This record gives sequence, structure tokens and C-alpha cells, in this order.
Amino acid sequence: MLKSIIPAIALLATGATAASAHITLENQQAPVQSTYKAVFRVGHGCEGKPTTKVRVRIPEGVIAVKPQPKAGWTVEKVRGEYAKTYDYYGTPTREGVKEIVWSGGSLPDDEYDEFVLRAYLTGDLKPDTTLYFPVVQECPDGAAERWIEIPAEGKGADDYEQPAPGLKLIQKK
Ligand SMILES: [Cu+2]
Repeated sequence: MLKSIIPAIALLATGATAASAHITLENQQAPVQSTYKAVFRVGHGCEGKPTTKVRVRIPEGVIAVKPQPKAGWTVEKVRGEYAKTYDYYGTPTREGVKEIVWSGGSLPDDEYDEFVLRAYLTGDLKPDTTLYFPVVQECPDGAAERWIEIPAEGKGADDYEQPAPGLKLIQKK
């Protein structure tokens, strides 16, 4: 994502790869205590190679995760225990999907696609913070792009070469 407002100096500091399209979320803001549709946008492969697997890690506090089936791809839901029990519309929820893996397809480097899931953003998440979904993009011959860098306090995605897709949390309306 090349933003015109980024000063040239910042581009120099972060390197040329930061200016190319990363894996990002289509909608980058959502209220807590609501259902969120996460659309992960994949703009390129691994340095020319096609994308054959997309792994999304679900951050703590995000529950009731359901991936959208995708033609030509197999979807795997890796379940596990949460760090605590969350309230899901009155139902105590202790475990669920913690990772989603799309595989079996092949997205050429010069084509674009989207991978979608729906989830509930619990009231335990804090408004005015950014929630990150680490994503690993795999390609043939062991090639991979790891979008797993979590920006430190006071920094943003533009400060990193491979930032995890971020979602700004806001107060429930
Ligand atoms: Cu990129």
C-alpha cells in the first residue's frame, strides 16, 4: 500500500518492499462487542511465486470465528482453548477457532484475491487500540511471506517491512 502522504524519507528508512502491497484488511476499523467481517486482501505472492496457502492467526478476544468457504481452496479450522472464558451473547465461551488455513489453491503473483472470515469482537477488547491478525502466506519451494510484525506502542504498520494486518477498535455505538 503506497500512501502518497508517506514522506520520501520514511520510504527510504523502511525499504522498498514496504511500499509494495501487503496483506491488509479491507475494513480497518470496527466497534468492540460486534460481529466483524474480516476481508484479507492478498496483493502479491512470494517474490514472483504464487500463493498456495494462507494462514491467519486469530488474536485473543476474538471468538465465534467462521471462515467463508472459498472455491478452489480447502479451509481448515484449528481449534483451541482461549486464555479465559468470554461472553458470547450470554453463552460462556471457553474455546474455538484460533487459526484458519486456506490451502490447495494457487493464486498467481500477478493476480489479486480475498480471504474472508467472520468473528465476534468481545467486550474484553479495548477500544482505541489496534488488534493484529498475524498472517503467513506460503508459496511453492518453501517460500513464504510472514506478515507477523506487531507494531510497538506509538508505531504503525508503515514502520515495519512485514506488519500484521491491523484493525482499529472503537467504542460500541
Ligand atoms: Cu507487499
